[in-house]
This record gives sequence, structure tokens and C-alpha cells, in this order.
Amino acid sequence: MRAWQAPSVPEVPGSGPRPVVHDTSTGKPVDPTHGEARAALYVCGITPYDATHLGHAATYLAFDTLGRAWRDAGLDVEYAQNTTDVDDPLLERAARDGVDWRDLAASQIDLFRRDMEALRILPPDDYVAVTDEVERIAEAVAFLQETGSAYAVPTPDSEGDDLYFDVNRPTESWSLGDESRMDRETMLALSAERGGDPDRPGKRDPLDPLLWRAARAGEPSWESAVGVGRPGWHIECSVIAGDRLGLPISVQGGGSDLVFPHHEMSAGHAAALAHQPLAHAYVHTGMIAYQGEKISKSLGNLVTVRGLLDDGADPRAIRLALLSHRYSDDWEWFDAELASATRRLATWDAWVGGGAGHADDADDVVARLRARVADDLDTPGAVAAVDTAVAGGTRSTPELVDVVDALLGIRIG
Ligand code: 5CA
Ligand code: ZN
Repeated sequence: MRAWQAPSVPEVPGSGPRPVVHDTSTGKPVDPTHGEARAALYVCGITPYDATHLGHAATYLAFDTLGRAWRDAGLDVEYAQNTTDVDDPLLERAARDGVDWRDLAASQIDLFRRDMEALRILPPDDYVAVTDEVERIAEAVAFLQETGSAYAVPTPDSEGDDLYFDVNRPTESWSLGDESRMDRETMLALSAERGGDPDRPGKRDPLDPLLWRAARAGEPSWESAVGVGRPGWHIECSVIAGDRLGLPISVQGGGSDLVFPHHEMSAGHAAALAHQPLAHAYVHTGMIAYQGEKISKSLGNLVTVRGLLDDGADPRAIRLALLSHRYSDDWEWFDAELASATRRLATWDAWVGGGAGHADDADDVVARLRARVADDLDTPGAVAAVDTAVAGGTRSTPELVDVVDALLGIRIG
């Protein structure tokens, strides 16, 4: 599927350090490329049933920053992203609004593309719709069934059977329920909250996730190697990441609401399919709140990128407001954030227009920016480095302006 238009990224002389990022699975900072020349990134894409909100924007911006830092370090970056264009929340919203689910998905994907373009987010090389991969996903489910990692659960309201993943058949590269990270009670609660069905009768373990949903009346379905139906959620990301990038990938990314069950189960599926870890590192962004609650399509407390742009916001200011927070923190958006970023940007623009100051320390600022971004994407530190240069009378050399553009995606002046 078509992604979106790539922003231009200036070439900056020299190179930055290799980025280190915080890996959720070990709790440690790591170089997820293991020193190789190639970095493979998979970021979980949107479920296209409502407009891009600031939480989505912040998440994709964090991985955009990682991509920029990798490129600046001289690495070849390969990036894949899915879009969950068939799933319960999308079907429910389409039914509620009396629209065809395909039209709803197409219109929301389109809007997402436009928002990503406005924010100058680097597009994935492979932007993959789940509906285009149903056959491949079904083949993977069939393999899991043949190899004993998947089983059928009686499904009275369908002619076929729903298929589930057996979480208690861990392979050498995956085992669920490392109690040091999450206890079983928490896992059960999160599973119920985030698309799982721990109370479904007939499962071997309440935590077992759905791999394949047999066709129901009025629901979309496809004929496949495992009968007529549609894919479960976690398996789509394991299959798309493996097919497009090869396992293990460097980074599996998404918001912290995907740590469990989504990324845990995707890793379990990958291990059962390929006897490989899914990723060298699992990187998670914090949740952005608005009016005291996590911004969410289902809660409806949306601040959308489109809404801000329609109100006249400079897309660079939206970007700068988001970059002023640490990607891994949970934080709350206040309307004043945009005003403050707009003021900061005006100061930066005037600095470039001014042309005065001493050029000798511009190189230090370039190095500082590179170091901050490579240190677990410390964008607030990078923003502070620019502020210091602006306030301290450093001249805005072309190279300095270019490095701000290359790493922070903001063209000043
Ligand atoms: N389609 C699945 C992933 S395969 C999905 O989670 N879609 S989503 O539309 O619900 O979310 C898209 C991305 O935005 C996910 O990485 C999610 O973790 C992130 N996200 C959602 N809400 C927020 C928020 N309030 N703050 C930060 N990130 C968020
Ligand atoms: Zn995903």
C-alpha cells in the first residue's frame, strides 16, 4: 500500500553516534542493531477508525526520531508499519455510524497520511494493510496448528472454529509470564482490557490469544488455509514484521499500551513460527493524556492533529511541542504547550534570520545535538541545546540549521 510523501532530510557532514534506546524487555539501554550496518524497524500502525490524535503523533514522531538518528549515524534503515484495517473496534465504529468498514478505514488512512506528511514524519518503506496479508497470515496460523502451538476452540455461532495460540508451549526464545515483569493477575486484567477474551470457555489458558476468527454472519471474512475467517490481532504484526524485515528485527515499537498483551504475544508467535526472537529491543512510548485521561479514540477526549492544523497551528510547532517531552514519559497535553512551542519557534526563526554571533562553537552545538538524540532519543535535551545556542550568541551556521532539520525534522529560518 502507498505510504506518504517523504520529507527532505539534509545531509550533514560527519556522523552522529549510534543511538542507544531503552529496551522494555530487559529494562536496559541497548544498541538494538547489535553493531550492524542495517537497522530494521517495525512500528505498530493505527487501527483506522478515527482521526490521528496527539498520542499517535507523539508515538510515530518518537520512531521517526530513531530513524533520523540511525541515518545520521550512517546506518541503512528499513522500516515497516502495518495498518490494522480489519479488527473489532473498526467494525464496531463502522456499524455504529452506518458506513462500510472499508470506506471508514480508507478515509482514516488517508487522513493519517496527510497528518504524517504535515508533521514531516519519515514514511515506512513498507506500509502494509492487514487486509492485503490475510493469506500469508493464515498460512502462518496453519503452520502453528501443524506444529502444535495453535488449537481450535468450539465456535457454536460459526461453521468454522476459532483458533487460539497456546501460550504454554513456549519455545527457547520466548516464555510468557516472567514474574519479575508482570504477575498473572495483571496479565489477565490487561488481556481483558486490550482486546483479549480471558473468560471465553474452551481455551486451554485464559491468556491464550486469538489467532484466527472463524466467519460470523455480517462480518468480513476471507477463504484461507485455515478456513473462512479473519486474522487475530497479534499474529498480523509478527507475520508482517518477519516477512518484510526478516527476524529478528532491531526494534519493535509502539506505545506502552502495547507492551502487554500485544508485543508479548507477537513475540511469542514469532518465536513459535521462526524460533527467533521477534526483536533485539522493544521500545515503548509513554501515554499522552488530555483533561486528566489518556487520549484515546474510545474515550473520545481527542486532540487531533487535523484539529490543531485547522485552527492555524504551524505543524513545526506541533512537532516541537511533542519533542519537548521525553518520548518514554507519560505526560499531559495542555493547550498552552502549543503557544509555548510557537513562541520558541519564533525565537529560533529570528535567530536564523539575524545571522549574527560567533561561528566557532556551532560545531559543538552540532555534536551536542547528535549526542542528545542518540542518547535514548533525548529530544528535550536537543531542544535545550538549540535554546542555549540561540540565547548564547552562537551563529546559526548552515550546518547547524541542517542538523536541526535532519534530527528534529524542523526547518528553521
Ligand atoms: N493497530 C494497533 C497496533 S498493531 C493499534 O494499537 N492501533 S492504535 O490506533 O490504537 O494506536 C496506534 C499507536 O498509537 C500505538 O502504537 C499506540 O500505542 C499509540 N497510542 C495510542 N494512544 C496513545 C496515547 N494516548 N499516547 C501515546 N501513544 C498512543
Ligand atoms: Zn501491532
